[in-house]
Amino acid sequence: MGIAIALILIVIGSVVFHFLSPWVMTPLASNWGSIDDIMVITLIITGIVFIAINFFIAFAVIKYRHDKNRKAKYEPENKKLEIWLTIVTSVGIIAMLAPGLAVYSDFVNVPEDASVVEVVGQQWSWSFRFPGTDNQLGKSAIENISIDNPFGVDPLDPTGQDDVLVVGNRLVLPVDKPVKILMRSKDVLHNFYVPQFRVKMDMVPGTVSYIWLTPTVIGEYEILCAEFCGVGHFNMRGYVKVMQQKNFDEWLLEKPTFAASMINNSSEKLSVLAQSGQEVAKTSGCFACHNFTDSSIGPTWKGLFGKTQILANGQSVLVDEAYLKESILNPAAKLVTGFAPIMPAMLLTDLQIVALSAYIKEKGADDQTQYNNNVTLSGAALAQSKGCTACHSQDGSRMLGPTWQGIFGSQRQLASGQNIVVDDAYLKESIFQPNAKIVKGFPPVMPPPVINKQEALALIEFMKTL
Ligand code: HEC
Ligand code: HEC
Ligand SMILES: [Cu+2]
Repeated sequence: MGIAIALILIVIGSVVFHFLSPWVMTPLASNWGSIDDIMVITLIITGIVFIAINFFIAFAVIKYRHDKNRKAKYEPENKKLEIWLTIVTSVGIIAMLAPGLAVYSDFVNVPEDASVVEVVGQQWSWSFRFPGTDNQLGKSAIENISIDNPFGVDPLDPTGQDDVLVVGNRLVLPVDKPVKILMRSKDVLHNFYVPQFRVKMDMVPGTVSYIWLTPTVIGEYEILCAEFCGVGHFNMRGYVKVMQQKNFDEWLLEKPTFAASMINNSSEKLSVLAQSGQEVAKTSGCFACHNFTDSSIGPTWKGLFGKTQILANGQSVLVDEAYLKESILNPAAKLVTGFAPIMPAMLLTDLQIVALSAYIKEKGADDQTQYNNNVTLSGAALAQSKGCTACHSQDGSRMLGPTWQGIFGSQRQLASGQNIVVDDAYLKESIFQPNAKIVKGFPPVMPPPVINKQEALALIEFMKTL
């Protein structure tokens, strides 16, 4: 009897809790109401079964309770009951699965007029890439990722030059326009989840996953990472703002394109084209024989562009784009005087040759000051790309770790009771051995970052500016 009452109370409690629970779903803000519908269908079916089975058990417990005068009877088979149960179960399962399959088919079939945006996840931040005026995202690859190129966009891909880059966890989408969201991860599994949109998807390193949706309500919603991805996981948050198309266009216009960001970020102040040229020179082995000093096997590239070169046959030529192209494709055609004809002919595309010429021209004309690294700029980018901003603010607010505002030269009280002044040595130690000295009032949770010494120096220079 006690068990029967307990079961009935559990059923009543569950139903009452369902209707009075403070944990309701966030209001829907996308076209995916059908996902809510299938959840409700599943809940109703499983709910009815849950209630029916528990009541049946309670009924059986009472009705067939122990009775000395009654004996159990062995009944090996009851065809009618089996058929009846099979039909009811099948109907219940079909009723749960069939609507799900219909919704899944919508889910994987992206409407043709959907625009595209890429979401890139990394420990522990989000960034976003729009395809720009050509509506095509440039190719990207993990090898291309660097401080200056956090998305790893292929610098030689013309479709990538106008891609619009958005770093800093804030995405904007136009209302009532379908959008296909492509997803990449730079390090570990993440999951792009906006509760109000209902759809979510894993981001897997090495592959591109996607979802599509139409935001239907103007507003700001939180982006959460829904896949445990390390100590900073709880803080891997962002915001998506849904706006009118007009406001979205204005917002997008302010964001830098890939080409512009490469020029701004470039530590050597080379154009994107010249930087790609540098890559080509590196991968094609040109640096084995050429450089920008006077001690190279081949003619120096310093001041080469625009100068008059004397050839082995006594003629002189002006070094322009056409001459460079010929010298690269067909080195034996015009030999520079004083040099052996040892340069191998290279199979390069026109774009690669244009990039190489741009590199020889720009870097060869450079004076020394242009090589100075813009360390502060790369420090800011590093703080973002290495995940420091998940735990350290730059505006004085307290996150999991101490703020970096005014950090350099300030007094620190350590957990050991010691007092120290923040200088270069302390910062370097705090970065590479986070647990050597713990700041008082903070937990010892900082992970040893995967950065090299130069990157640490850039970060420290950046902290000094805050
Ligand atoms: C094995 C050494 C070697 C390699 C590798 C090599 N070069 Fe050369 N390069 C030379 C030599 C030697 C000359 C001068 C003789 C000549 O004109 O062919 C030369 C000449 C040139 C010239 C004409 C320079 C001038 O002063 O007029 C250009 C431009 C050039 N190389 C570009 C390249 C590029 C681009 C690459 C890589 C794709 C490359 N070279 C790879 C040895 C090399
Ligand atoms: C998971 C959170 C977390 C991440 C990510 C993180 N830190 Fe920290 N950091 C902390 C905490 C907590 C402290 C304070 C405890 C301590 O001293 O170890 C701290 C302390 C520091 C300090 C000493 C600060 C002071 O006020 O004295 C420096 C410098 C620092 N972190 C740099 C970095 C850099 C650079 C990165 C990125 C490469 C980074 N941190 C990433 C949590 C983090
Ligand atoms: Cu994550």
